[in-house]
Amino acid sequence: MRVVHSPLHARHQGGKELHRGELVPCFESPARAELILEAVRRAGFEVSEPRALSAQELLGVHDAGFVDFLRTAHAEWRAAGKEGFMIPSAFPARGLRQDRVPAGLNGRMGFYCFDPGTPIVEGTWDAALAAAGCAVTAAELVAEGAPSAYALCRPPGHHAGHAVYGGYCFLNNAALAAQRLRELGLARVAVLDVDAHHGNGTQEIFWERADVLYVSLHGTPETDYPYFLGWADERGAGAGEGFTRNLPLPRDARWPEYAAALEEALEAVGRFGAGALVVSLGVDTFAGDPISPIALGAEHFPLLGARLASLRLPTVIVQEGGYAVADIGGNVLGVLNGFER
Ligand code: SP5
Ligand code: ZN
Repeated sequence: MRVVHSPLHARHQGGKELHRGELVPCFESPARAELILEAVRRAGFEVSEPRALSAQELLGVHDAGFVDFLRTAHAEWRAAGKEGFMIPSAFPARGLRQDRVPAGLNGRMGFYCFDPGTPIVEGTWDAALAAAGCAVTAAELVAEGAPSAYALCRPPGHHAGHAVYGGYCFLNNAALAAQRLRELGLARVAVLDVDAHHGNGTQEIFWERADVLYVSLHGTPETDYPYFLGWADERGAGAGEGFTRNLPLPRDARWPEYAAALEEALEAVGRFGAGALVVSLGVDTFAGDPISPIALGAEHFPLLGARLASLRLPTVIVQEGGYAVADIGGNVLGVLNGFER
């Protein structure tokens, strides 16, 4: 399968995040993409760059004010004489107004963000837009007849909602791929999210839509990030009722429990009658992952790939999380090889 990747990812290097009471270097690092790239190249996959995407093309998924904020935030920060990475200091939680966008930069940053672990740096916009371009380009390849394509996106995307960023994600790459497949004539598109964390952004974006099914396997929100979404009773609303499906797993679930939930997820996708599949692929389900709530072994990734392929759908695989950097290339390659076998 073709791999779509942009070297612009390296412009996003987040600085620091809070972990166990300390500021530590961001887990979501440029080395992640470099090591995946090295692994897929060594395995002989053809790698190409994405086409350029305009900010306008994001508006099927994202809010215009939000996109504008991401595009200009760091320049505004620098114009105010500040340097380094930007982290918000207050959020509009319950009891506070959600209907006014503050004029000042700090207020606006908190308004559009839901966690303090997703710093914005000078190159964040360029990298995020290039990652979105990778996902959209991969979707276009598949719409043109390629059986599958892998978007080696960085930064990741599934925590980014219509008008909110967080969880190391700025633009929702997988949602943009699904939306592009819809625009190119596929009537029903399924998104299967196998990242260890719930894809709150993707769920929110398609919550009221019956044309895009969202199915997610993840560590339970009872104990795991993003904590405030991803329970089994969330099933979509309005026209989208029944088109969201969450399969939360207990902390440190291993392959047998994971595989059983995966079969349920595949069945849901099969019943939906999708014309194409978008996989949000996080390999943070690996037991050695430093922030992971799921404990799969390296030997399980090829099995996951083979089960995804069993749907026999045109498939866009979009890279999400995975923070066991030394193992990330092998684990992603395991999924891709298992898929192609
Ligand atoms: C795309 C993606 O995988 N984003 C994940 C973002 C998670 N960020 C916060 C993680 C907080 C984990 N807290 C430490 C738990 C240690 N067991
Ligand atoms: Zn994750």
